[in-house]
Amino acid sequence: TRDEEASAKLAATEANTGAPTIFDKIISKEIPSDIIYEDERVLAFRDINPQAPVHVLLIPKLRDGLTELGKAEARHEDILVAEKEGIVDGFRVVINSGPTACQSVYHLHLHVLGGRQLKWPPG
Ligand code: DGP
Repeated sequence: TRDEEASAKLAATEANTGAPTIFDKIISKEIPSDIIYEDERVLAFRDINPQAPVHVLLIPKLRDGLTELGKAEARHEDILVAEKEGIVDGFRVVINSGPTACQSVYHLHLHVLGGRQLKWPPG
């Protein structure tokens, strides 16, 4: 509904303060998490609020001024698509992998979705 869209948008907008996030503390281990992979550049840990039996967050260790994909540099293909399509304000990038994720074409591809208020979680 319109109300659900408005409250999803409000919550997401309020989270976007530009301040350091809880993920910095997860990287420094100040806040414990269920880490499943770690190297110098990335950390993978289980989401505290899983939306599927396996829900892992994979993050770069250096936040480096890059807070969201929409603010990445234009050399990335998905950003070029988002800019071209006028959805830089908000979009979602998804990779479906395998039958359980409803992959239908077996040639690796990213989906770039936008142009409406998206809801979370996807089905
Ligand atoms: P998003 O809503 O797309 O920005 O995803 C952020 C995710 O981060 C959300 O699914 C919940 C997860 N999360 C938030 N705080 C913590 C935390 O302290 N620990 C862990 N493991 N996950 C967290």
